Amino acid sequence: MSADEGFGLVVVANRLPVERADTPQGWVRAPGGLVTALTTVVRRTEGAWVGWDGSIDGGSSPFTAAGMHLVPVPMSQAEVTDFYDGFANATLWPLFHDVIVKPQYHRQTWAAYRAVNERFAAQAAAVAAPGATVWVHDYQLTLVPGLLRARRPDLTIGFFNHIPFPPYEIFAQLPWGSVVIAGLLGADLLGFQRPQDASNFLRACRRSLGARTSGHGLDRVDPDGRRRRIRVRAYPIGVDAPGLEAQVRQESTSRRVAEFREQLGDRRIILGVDRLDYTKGISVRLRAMDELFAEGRLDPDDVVFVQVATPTRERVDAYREMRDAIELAVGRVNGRYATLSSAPIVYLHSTMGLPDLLALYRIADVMLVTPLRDGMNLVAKEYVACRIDDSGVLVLSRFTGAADTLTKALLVNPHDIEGVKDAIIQAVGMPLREQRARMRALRREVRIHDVQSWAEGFLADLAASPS
Ligand code: ADQ
Repeated sequence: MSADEGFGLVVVANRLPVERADTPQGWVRAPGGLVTALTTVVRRTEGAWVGWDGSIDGGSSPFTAAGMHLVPVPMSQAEVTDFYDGFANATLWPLFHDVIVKPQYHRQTWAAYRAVNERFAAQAAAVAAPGATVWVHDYQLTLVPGLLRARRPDLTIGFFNHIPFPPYEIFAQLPWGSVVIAGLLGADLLGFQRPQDASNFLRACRRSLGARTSGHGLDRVDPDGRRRRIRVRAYPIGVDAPGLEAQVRQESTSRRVAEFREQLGDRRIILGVDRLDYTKGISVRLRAMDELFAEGRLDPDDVVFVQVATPTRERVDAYREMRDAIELAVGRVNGRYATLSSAPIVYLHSTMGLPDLLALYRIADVMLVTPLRDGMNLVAKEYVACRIDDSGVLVLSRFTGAADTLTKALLVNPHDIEGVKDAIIQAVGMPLREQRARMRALRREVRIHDVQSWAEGFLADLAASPS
Protein backbone atom coordinates (compact mmCIF):
# COMPACT_ATOMS: atom_id res chain seq x y z
CA MET A 1 0.00 0.00 0.00
CA SER A 2 1.32 3.50 -0.72
CA ALA A 3 1.89 6.47 1.55
CA ASP A 4 -1.10 8.26 -0.05
CA GLU A 5 -3.61 5.53 0.68
CA GLY A 6 -2.14 4.76 4.09
CA PHE A 7 -0.49 1.56 5.31
CA GLY A 8 -2.12 -1.78 6.07
CA LEU A 9 0.26 -2.49 8.98
CA VAL A 10 1.70 0.17 11.27
CA VAL A 11 4.18 -0.63 14.04
CA VAL A 12 4.32 2.01 16.78
CA ALA A 13 7.29 1.90 19.17
CA ASN A 14 9.14 4.48 21.22
CA ARG A 15 12.17 4.28 18.92
CA LEU A 16 12.45 3.92 15.17
CA PRO A 17 14.49 0.92 13.95
CA VAL A 18 17.18 3.28 12.62
CA GLU A 19 19.09 6.12 14.23
CA ARG A 20 20.19 9.35 12.58
CA ALA A 21 23.94 9.16 11.97
CA ASP A 22 26.74 10.78 10.08
CA THR A 23 26.79 8.15 7.33
CA PRO A 24 26.22 8.57 3.57
CA GLN A 25 22.60 7.41 4.05
CA GLY A 26 22.09 9.63 7.10
CA TRP A 27 21.15 6.73 9.41
CA VAL A 28 22.33 3.42 10.87
CA ARG A 29 20.21 0.45 11.82
CA ALA A 30 19.43 0.16 15.51
CA PRO A 31 20.69 -3.17 16.90
CA GLY A 32 18.58 -5.86 18.51
CA GLY A 33 16.47 -8.92 17.84
CA LEU A 34 13.17 -7.09 18.18
CA VAL A 35 14.12 -4.67 15.43
CA THR A 36 15.15 -7.60 13.22
CA ALA A 37 11.84 -9.41 13.74
CA LEU A 38 9.59 -6.42 13.25
CA THR A 39 11.64 -5.17 10.31
CA THR A 40 10.95 -8.46 8.53
CA VAL A 41 7.20 -8.11 9.12
CA VAL A 42 7.05 -4.43 8.19
CA ARG A 43 9.05 -5.00 5.00
CA ARG A 44 7.06 -8.03 3.94
CA THR A 45 3.73 -6.27 4.40
CA GLU A 46 5.07 -2.95 3.05
CA GLY A 47 3.99 -1.41 6.33
CA ALA A 48 5.13 1.68 8.21
CA TRP A 49 6.94 2.23 11.53
CA VAL A 50 6.10 5.20 13.77
CA GLY A 51 8.66 6.19 16.44
CA TRP A 52 11.16 8.72 17.78
CA ASP A 53 14.43 9.01 15.83
CA GLY A 54 16.44 10.03 18.89
CA SER A 55 16.94 13.65 17.83
CA ILE A 56 15.81 16.76 19.69
CA ASP A 57 13.18 18.88 17.88
CA GLY A 58 13.69 16.77 14.75
CA GLY A 59 11.30 16.83 11.83
CA SER A 60 8.17 14.76 11.36
CA SER A 61 8.53 14.11 7.62
CA PRO A 62 8.36 10.42 6.75
CA PHE A 63 11.40 8.87 5.12
CA THR A 64 12.42 5.49 3.74
CA ALA A 65 15.30 3.55 5.29
CA ALA A 66 16.28 -0.12 5.38
CA GLY A 67 13.36 -0.81 3.02
CA MET A 68 10.79 0.54 5.47
CA HIS A 69 8.54 3.57 5.53
CA LEU A 70 9.46 5.44 8.72
CA VAL A 71 7.37 8.11 10.39
CA PRO A 72 9.29 10.13 13.00
CA VAL A 73 7.58 11.54 16.08
CA PRO A 74 9.41 14.73 17.09
CA MET A 75 10.34 15.35 20.71
CA SER A 76 11.63 18.42 22.55
CA GLN A 77 14.37 18.35 25.19
CA ALA A 78 11.75 18.98 27.90
CA GLU A 79 9.74 16.01 26.64
CA VAL A 80 12.78 13.73 26.64
CA THR A 81 13.32 14.77 30.25
CA ASP A 82 9.72 14.50 31.41
CA PHE A 83 8.20 11.82 29.17
CA TYR A 84 11.16 9.50 28.59
CA ASP A 85 13.57 9.95 31.51
CA GLY A 86 10.73 10.98 33.79
CA PHE A 87 7.41 9.17 33.52
CA ALA A 88 8.54 6.19 31.41
CA ASN A 89 11.85 5.44 33.13
CA ALA A 90 11.54 6.92 36.63
CA THR A 91 7.85 6.02 37.19
CA LEU A 92 6.54 3.13 35.08
CA TRP A 93 9.83 1.19 34.73
CA PRO A 94 10.49 0.84 38.51
CA LEU A 95 6.77 0.41 39.28
CA PHE A 96 6.40 -2.43 36.78
CA HIS A 97 9.63 -4.05 38.08
CA ASP A 98 8.32 -4.60 41.60
CA VAL A 99 9.51 -1.19 42.93
CA ILE A 100 13.17 -2.29 43.13
CA VAL A 101 13.81 1.44 43.32
CA LYS A 102 11.17 3.91 44.43
CA PRO A 103 9.01 5.17 41.57
CA GLN A 104 8.62 8.96 41.24
CA TYR A 105 5.10 10.32 40.92
CA HIS A 106 5.04 13.82 39.40
CA ARG A 107 2.07 15.53 37.79
CA GLN A 108 4.37 17.36 35.37
CA THR A 109 5.92 14.19 33.94
CA TRP A 110 2.48 12.58 33.70
CA ALA A 111 1.28 15.57 31.65
CA ALA A 112 4.26 15.16 29.30
CA TYR A 113 3.55 11.41 29.01
CA ARG A 114 -0.03 12.14 27.96
CA ALA A 115 1.04 14.79 25.46
CA VAL A 116 3.68 12.58 23.82
CA ASN A 117 1.31 9.59 23.70
CA GLU A 118 -1.22 11.89 21.93
CA ARG A 119 1.43 12.74 19.34
CA PHE A 120 2.28 9.10 18.70
CA ALA A 121 -1.42 8.30 18.31
CA ALA A 122 -1.92 11.21 15.91
CA GLN A 123 1.00 10.11 13.72
CA ALA A 124 -0.21 6.51 13.66
CA ALA A 125 -3.77 7.61 12.83
CA ALA A 126 -2.45 9.77 9.99
CA VAL A 127 -0.64 6.94 8.20
CA ALA A 128 -2.93 3.95 8.84
CA ALA A 129 -5.12 2.87 5.91
CA PRO A 130 -8.86 2.33 6.48
CA GLY A 131 -9.28 -0.87 8.50
CA ALA A 132 -5.49 -1.19 9.02
CA THR A 133 -3.74 -3.14 11.78
CA VAL A 134 -1.67 -1.12 14.25
CA TRP A 135 0.75 -2.85 16.64
CA VAL A 136 1.80 -0.65 19.59
CA HIS A 137 4.81 -1.58 21.75
CA ASP A 138 5.70 -1.20 25.38
CA TYR A 139 5.30 0.82 28.52
CA GLN A 140 6.24 4.18 27.02
CA LEU A 141 3.00 4.11 24.98
CA THR A 142 0.27 2.67 27.21
CA LEU A 143 -2.21 5.43 26.34
CA VAL A 144 -1.79 5.09 22.57
CA PRO A 145 -4.30 2.23 22.02
CA GLY A 146 -7.15 4.22 23.60
CA LEU A 147 -6.19 7.52 21.98
CA LEU A 148 -5.91 5.81 18.62
CA ARG A 149 -9.27 4.06 18.91
CA ALA A 150 -10.94 7.38 19.74
CA ARG A 151 -9.57 8.82 16.49
CA ARG A 152 -9.89 5.73 14.35
CA PRO A 153 -12.49 3.17 15.47
CA ASP A 154 -12.01 1.33 12.16
CA LEU A 155 -8.52 0.07 13.14
CA THR A 156 -7.53 -3.29 14.60
CA ILE A 157 -5.14 -2.47 17.44
CA GLY A 158 -2.64 -4.74 19.21
CA PHE A 159 -0.41 -3.90 22.17
CA PHE A 160 2.61 -5.82 23.46
CA ASN A 161 4.13 -5.11 26.87
CA HIS A 162 7.83 -6.04 26.87
CA ILE A 163 8.29 -5.63 30.61
CA PRO A 164 6.45 -7.33 33.49
CA PHE A 165 2.98 -6.21 34.58
CA PRO A 166 3.06 -5.96 38.39
CA PRO A 167 0.58 -7.37 40.92
CA TYR A 168 -2.33 -4.99 41.53
CA GLU A 169 -1.14 -4.21 45.08
CA ILE A 170 1.93 -2.57 43.50
CA PHE A 171 0.22 -1.14 40.41
CA ALA A 172 -2.32 0.57 42.71
CA GLN A 173 0.38 3.06 43.78
CA LEU A 174 0.10 4.79 40.41
CA PRO A 175 -2.12 7.85 40.85
CA TRP A 176 -3.19 7.61 37.20
CA GLY A 177 -3.51 3.82 37.12
CA SER A 178 -7.11 3.68 35.89
CA VAL A 179 -6.23 6.03 32.99
CA VAL A 180 -3.35 3.73 32.01
CA ILE A 181 -5.61 0.65 32.14
CA ALA A 182 -8.31 2.41 30.11
CA GLY A 183 -5.66 3.45 27.58
CA LEU A 184 -4.43 -0.13 27.18
CA LEU A 185 -8.00 -1.36 26.76
CA GLY A 186 -8.19 0.55 23.49
CA ALA A 187 -6.44 -2.52 22.04
CA ASP A 188 -8.22 -5.60 20.66
CA LEU A 189 -5.40 -7.90 21.75
CA LEU A 190 -2.98 -7.29 24.64
CA GLY A 191 0.16 -9.42 24.73
CA PHE A 192 2.37 -9.97 27.77
CA GLN A 193 5.57 -11.95 28.30
CA ARG A 194 4.30 -14.39 30.94
CA PRO A 195 0.84 -15.77 31.83
CA GLN A 196 1.39 -14.18 35.28
CA ASP A 197 1.67 -10.71 33.68
CA ALA A 198 -1.55 -11.28 31.73
CA SER A 199 -3.42 -12.35 34.87
CA ASN A 200 -1.99 -9.41 36.86
CA PHE A 201 -3.32 -7.12 34.13
CA LEU A 202 -6.79 -8.70 34.14
CA ARG A 203 -6.92 -8.35 37.91
CA ALA A 204 -5.94 -4.67 37.60
CA CYS A 205 -8.85 -4.23 35.14
CA ARG A 206 -11.22 -5.73 37.70
CA ARG A 207 -9.88 -3.78 40.66
CA SER A 208 -9.30 -0.36 39.10
CA LEU A 209 -12.17 -0.18 36.59
CA GLY A 210 -14.60 -2.70 38.10
CA ALA A 211 -14.45 -4.57 34.78
CA ARG A 212 -15.74 -8.14 34.60
CA THR A 213 -13.21 -10.43 33.00
CA SER A 214 -13.90 -13.86 31.60
CA GLY A 215 -11.53 -16.44 30.22
CA HIS A 216 -8.58 -14.71 28.57
CA GLY A 217 -10.15 -11.29 28.24
CA LEU A 218 -13.07 -8.98 28.84
CA ASP A 219 -15.98 -7.34 27.04
CA ARG A 220 -16.01 -3.60 26.92
CA VAL A 221 -18.38 -0.92 25.66
CA ASP A 222 -16.53 1.95 23.99
CA PRO A 223 -17.61 5.57 24.45
CA ASP A 224 -19.25 5.37 20.98
CA GLY A 225 -21.45 2.50 22.22
CA ARG A 226 -19.61 -0.23 20.33
CA ARG A 227 -19.18 -3.47 22.23
CA ARG A 228 -15.78 -5.17 21.88
CA ARG A 229 -14.16 -8.34 23.08
CA ILE A 230 -10.60 -7.61 24.26
CA ARG A 231 -8.24 -10.58 24.50
CA VAL A 232 -5.32 -10.75 26.92
CA ARG A 233 -2.66 -13.44 26.53
CA ALA A 234 1.00 -14.33 27.02
CA TYR A 235 3.29 -14.30 23.97
CA PRO A 236 6.81 -15.01 25.28
CA ILE A 237 9.28 -13.25 22.99
CA GLY A 238 12.24 -15.16 21.48
CA VAL A 239 15.47 -14.39 19.62
CA ASP A 240 16.49 -14.77 15.99
CA ALA A 241 17.91 -18.24 16.69
CA PRO A 242 18.69 -19.28 13.08
CA GLY A 243 20.28 -15.89 12.33
CA LEU A 244 22.47 -15.97 15.45
CA GLU A 245 23.48 -19.55 14.84
CA ALA A 246 24.47 -18.80 11.25
CA GLN A 247 26.61 -15.86 12.38
CA VAL A 248 28.30 -17.89 15.10
CA ARG A 249 29.30 -20.51 12.53
CA GLN A 250 31.10 -17.90 10.42
CA GLU A 251 34.86 -17.97 10.19
CA SER A 252 35.07 -14.39 11.46
CA THR A 253 33.46 -15.42 14.79
CA SER A 254 35.94 -18.28 15.22
CA ARG A 255 38.80 -15.83 14.66
CA ARG A 256 37.37 -13.49 17.29
CA VAL A 257 36.92 -16.40 19.71
CA ALA A 258 40.61 -17.27 19.29
CA GLU A 259 41.64 -13.66 19.94
CA PHE A 260 39.52 -13.48 23.10
CA ARG A 261 40.94 -16.80 24.28
CA GLU A 262 44.44 -15.44 23.93
CA GLN A 263 43.57 -12.24 25.78
CA LEU A 264 41.76 -13.96 28.65
CA GLY A 265 44.25 -16.79 29.07
CA ASP A 266 43.53 -20.38 29.89
CA ARG A 267 40.91 -19.64 32.53
CA ARG A 268 37.28 -20.69 32.77
CA ILE A 269 35.09 -17.80 31.64
CA ILE A 270 31.97 -16.65 33.45
CA LEU A 271 30.03 -14.00 31.53
CA GLY A 272 27.43 -11.32 32.25
CA VAL A 273 25.93 -9.09 29.51
CA ASP A 274 23.34 -6.46 30.37
CA ARG A 275 22.14 -2.95 30.03
CA LEU A 276 23.47 -1.29 33.17
CA ASP A 277 20.07 -1.40 34.84
CA TYR A 278 19.23 -1.94 38.53
CA THR A 279 16.75 -4.65 37.54
CA LYS A 280 19.48 -6.89 36.11
CA GLY A 281 21.07 -7.94 39.41
CA ILE A 282 24.67 -7.18 38.42
CA SER A 283 25.65 -6.45 42.01
CA VAL A 284 24.32 -9.87 43.05
CA ARG A 285 26.87 -11.53 40.75
CA LEU A 286 29.70 -9.34 41.95
CA ARG A 287 28.94 -10.14 45.56
CA ALA A 288 28.70 -13.86 44.84
CA MET A 289 32.03 -13.85 42.99
CA ASP A 290 33.70 -11.79 45.72
CA GLU A 291 32.59 -14.22 48.44
CA LEU A 292 33.56 -17.29 46.38
CA PHE A 293 37.08 -15.89 45.93
CA ALA A 294 37.27 -14.92 49.61
CA GLU A 295 36.17 -18.40 50.76
CA GLY A 296 38.64 -20.07 48.39
CA ARG A 297 35.84 -21.90 46.56
CA LEU A 298 36.98 -20.24 43.31
CA ASP A 299 40.58 -19.51 42.44
CA PRO A 300 41.17 -16.14 40.69
CA ASP A 301 43.95 -17.84 38.70
CA ASP A 302 41.48 -20.36 37.24
CA VAL A 303 38.40 -18.23 36.63
CA VAL A 304 37.66 -14.87 35.07
CA PHE A 305 34.33 -13.05 35.30
CA VAL A 306 33.67 -10.86 32.25
CA GLN A 307 30.86 -8.33 32.74
CA VAL A 308 29.79 -6.25 29.74
CA ALA A 309 27.42 -3.46 30.75
CA THR A 310 25.84 -1.13 28.20
CA PRO A 311 25.45 2.46 29.39
CA THR A 312 21.76 3.28 29.62
CA ARG A 313 19.44 6.06 30.96
CA GLU A 314 22.35 7.89 32.53
CA ARG A 315 20.34 11.05 33.14
CA VAL A 316 18.15 9.18 35.67
CA ASP A 317 19.56 9.43 39.23
CA ALA A 318 19.04 5.77 40.18
CA TYR A 319 21.14 4.68 37.18
CA ARG A 320 24.05 6.98 37.99
CA GLU A 321 24.06 5.83 41.61
CA MET A 322 24.00 2.17 40.59
CA ARG A 323 26.85 2.61 38.15
CA ASP A 324 29.01 4.12 40.89
CA ALA A 325 28.17 1.26 43.27
CA ILE A 326 29.02 -1.39 40.68
CA GLU A 327 32.29 0.22 39.67
CA LEU A 328 33.26 0.49 43.32
CA ALA A 329 32.54 -3.22 43.83
CA VAL A 330 34.54 -4.23 40.72
CA GLY A 331 37.48 -2.13 41.94
CA ARG A 332 37.30 -3.67 45.39
CA VAL A 333 37.35 -7.29 44.13
CA ASN A 334 40.10 -6.63 41.61
CA GLY A 335 42.07 -4.69 44.22
CA ARG A 336 41.98 -7.73 46.47
CA TYR A 337 42.63 -10.54 43.99
CA ALA A 338 44.36 -9.14 40.89
CA THR A 339 47.99 -9.85 40.14
CA LEU A 340 50.29 -7.83 37.90
CA SER A 341 49.36 -10.05 34.96
CA SER A 342 45.63 -10.69 35.45
CA ALA A 343 42.47 -9.53 37.18
CA PRO A 344 39.56 -11.79 38.17
CA ILE A 345 36.92 -9.35 36.86
CA VAL A 346 37.00 -7.78 33.41
CA TYR A 347 34.40 -5.02 33.42
CA LEU A 348 33.52 -3.32 30.13
CA HIS A 349 31.20 -0.34 30.36
CA SER A 350 30.33 -0.28 26.70
CA THR A 351 27.95 -1.40 24.01
CA MET A 352 29.48 -4.29 22.19
CA GLY A 353 29.11 -4.91 18.47
CA LEU A 354 27.23 -8.10 17.60
CA PRO A 355 30.28 -10.03 16.26
CA ASP A 356 32.17 -9.48 19.53
CA LEU A 357 29.10 -10.29 21.61
CA LEU A 358 28.58 -13.57 19.74
CA ALA A 359 32.24 -14.50 20.22
CA LEU A 360 31.88 -13.90 23.96
CA TYR A 361 28.74 -16.06 24.13
CA ARG A 362 30.66 -18.71 22.25
CA ILE A 363 33.64 -18.67 24.58
CA ALA A 364 31.85 -18.37 27.94
CA ASP A 365 31.70 -21.58 29.98
CA VAL A 366 29.05 -20.12 32.25
CA MET A 367 26.50 -17.36 31.60
CA LEU A 368 25.18 -15.50 34.65
CA VAL A 369 21.73 -13.94 34.21
CA THR A 370 20.54 -12.83 37.65
CA PRO A 371 17.85 -10.12 37.32
CA LEU A 372 15.71 -9.23 40.31
CA ARG A 373 12.89 -8.88 37.80
CA ASP A 374 12.90 -9.05 33.97
CA GLY A 375 10.05 -9.29 31.46
CA MET A 376 11.82 -11.99 29.44
CA ASN A 377 15.64 -11.51 29.11
CA LEU A 378 16.92 -12.01 25.60
CA VAL A 379 20.56 -12.33 26.67
CA ALA A 380 19.82 -15.75 28.20
CA LYS A 381 18.23 -16.91 24.94
CA GLU A 382 21.02 -15.44 22.80
CA TYR A 383 23.61 -17.34 24.84
CA VAL A 384 21.72 -20.60 24.33
CA ALA A 385 21.28 -19.95 20.60
CA CYS A 386 25.04 -19.46 20.23
CA ARG A 387 26.10 -22.71 21.99
CA ILE A 388 26.37 -24.67 18.77
CA ASP A 389 28.36 -27.52 20.37
CA ASP A 390 25.77 -27.90 23.16
CA SER A 391 28.30 -27.09 25.90
CA GLY A 392 28.04 -24.29 28.47
CA VAL A 393 25.85 -23.65 31.51
CA LEU A 394 23.19 -21.00 31.94
CA VAL A 395 22.57 -19.75 35.47
CA LEU A 396 19.20 -18.00 35.34
CA SER A 397 17.12 -16.00 37.81
CA ARG A 398 13.64 -17.36 38.52
CA PHE A 399 12.39 -13.77 38.29
CA THR A 400 12.86 -13.56 34.51
CA GLY A 401 10.18 -14.45 31.97
CA ALA A 402 12.79 -16.72 30.36
CA ALA A 403 12.81 -18.97 33.45
CA ASP A 404 9.25 -20.10 32.62
CA THR A 405 10.51 -22.03 29.60
CA LEU A 406 14.28 -22.40 30.06
CA THR A 407 13.73 -24.87 32.85
CA LYS A 408 16.94 -26.83 32.16
CA ALA A 409 19.03 -23.82 33.19
CA LEU A 410 20.32 -23.70 36.78
CA LEU A 411 17.50 -21.59 38.19
CA VAL A 412 18.38 -19.30 41.08
CA ASN A 413 16.79 -16.82 43.45
CA PRO A 414 18.94 -13.67 43.15
CA HIS A 415 17.96 -12.66 46.69
CA ASP A 416 19.55 -15.84 48.03
CA ILE A 417 23.25 -15.14 47.74
CA GLU A 418 24.28 -18.60 49.06
CA GLY A 419 22.03 -20.22 46.43
CA VAL A 420 23.63 -18.12 43.67
CA LYS A 421 27.11 -19.07 44.91
CA ASP A 422 26.23 -22.77 44.98
CA ALA A 423 24.84 -22.53 41.43
CA ILE A 424 28.06 -20.88 40.19
CA ILE A 425 30.13 -23.66 41.76
CA GLN A 426 27.82 -26.29 40.26
CA ALA A 427 28.05 -24.61 36.84
CA VAL A 428 31.84 -24.31 36.87
CA GLY A 429 32.21 -27.96 37.83
CA MET A 430 29.41 -29.46 35.72
CA PRO A 431 30.48 -32.52 33.73
CA LEU A 432 30.31 -32.07 29.95
CA ARG A 433 27.70 -34.83 29.62
CA GLU A 434 25.27 -32.98 31.88
CA GLN A 435 26.03 -29.64 30.19
CA ARG A 436 25.14 -31.16 26.84
CA ALA A 437 21.94 -32.80 28.03
CA ARG A 438 20.71 -29.54 29.52
CA MET A 439 21.88 -27.33 26.66
CA ARG A 440 20.28 -29.52 23.99
CA ALA A 441 16.89 -29.12 25.68
CA LEU A 442 17.42 -25.35 26.03
CA ARG A 443 18.43 -25.02 22.38
CA ARG A 444 15.34 -26.90 21.22
CA GLU A 445 13.15 -24.46 23.14
CA VAL A 446 14.94 -21.35 21.84
CA ARG A 447 14.80 -22.62 18.26
CA ILE A 448 11.11 -23.51 18.29
CA HIS A 449 9.96 -20.31 19.96
CA ASP A 450 12.05 -17.78 18.07
CA VAL A 451 11.30 -14.10 17.50
CA GLN A 452 9.82 -14.72 14.07
CA SER A 453 7.23 -17.16 15.40
CA TRP A 454 6.50 -14.71 18.24
CA ALA A 455 5.72 -11.86 15.81
CA GLU A 456 3.75 -14.06 13.45
CA GLY A 457 1.80 -15.67 16.31
CA PHE A 458 0.78 -12.30 17.75
CA LEU A 459 -0.22 -10.86 14.37
CA ALA A 460 -2.19 -13.99 13.41
CA ASP A 461 -4.19 -13.78 16.65
CA LEU A 462 -4.69 -10.05 16.15
CA ALA A 463 -5.99 -10.67 12.62
CA ALA A 464 -8.48 -13.15 14.08
CA SER A 465 -9.89 -10.46 16.43
CA PRO A 466 -13.68 -10.54 16.55
CA SER A 467 -14.94 -7.37 14.85
P1 ADQ B 1 16.07 -5.22 27.91
O1 ADQ B 1 15.76 -4.84 29.32
O2 ADQ B 1 16.91 -4.29 27.14
O3 ADQ B 1 14.75 -5.55 27.08
P2 ADQ B 1 17.10 -7.94 27.17
O4 ADQ B 1 15.90 -8.75 26.89
O5 ADQ B 1 18.17 -8.72 27.84
O6 ADQ B 1 16.81 -6.68 28.08
O7 ADQ B 1 17.66 -7.37 25.79
C1 ADQ B 1 18.86 -6.68 25.75
C2 ADQ B 1 19.41 -6.69 24.33
O8 ADQ B 1 20.49 -5.78 24.30
C3 ADQ B 1 19.93 -8.05 23.91
O9 ADQ B 1 19.60 -8.28 22.57
C4 ADQ B 1 21.45 -7.92 24.10
O10 ADQ B 1 22.22 -8.64 23.16
C5 ADQ B 1 21.69 -6.46 23.93
N1 ADQ B 1 22.78 -6.04 24.85
C6 ADQ B 1 22.77 -6.05 26.19
N2 ADQ B 1 23.95 -5.63 26.68
C7 ADQ B 1 24.72 -5.37 25.62
C8 ADQ B 1 26.06 -4.88 25.46
N3 ADQ B 1 26.85 -4.58 26.49
N4 ADQ B 1 26.50 -4.70 24.20
C9 ADQ B 1 25.72 -4.97 23.15
N5 ADQ B 1 24.48 -5.43 23.23
C10 ADQ B 1 23.98 -5.62 24.45
C11 ADQ B 1 13.33 -5.40 27.33
C12 ADQ B 1 12.82 -6.12 28.56
C13 ADQ B 1 13.21 -7.59 28.50
C14 ADQ B 1 12.68 -8.22 27.21
C15 ADQ B 1 13.05 -7.37 25.99
C16 ADQ B 1 12.36 -7.86 24.73
O11 ADQ B 1 13.32 -5.53 29.74
O12 ADQ B 1 12.71 -8.30 29.63
O13 ADQ B 1 13.25 -9.51 27.05
O14 ADQ B 1 12.69 -6.01 26.18
O15 ADQ B 1 10.98 -7.98 24.88
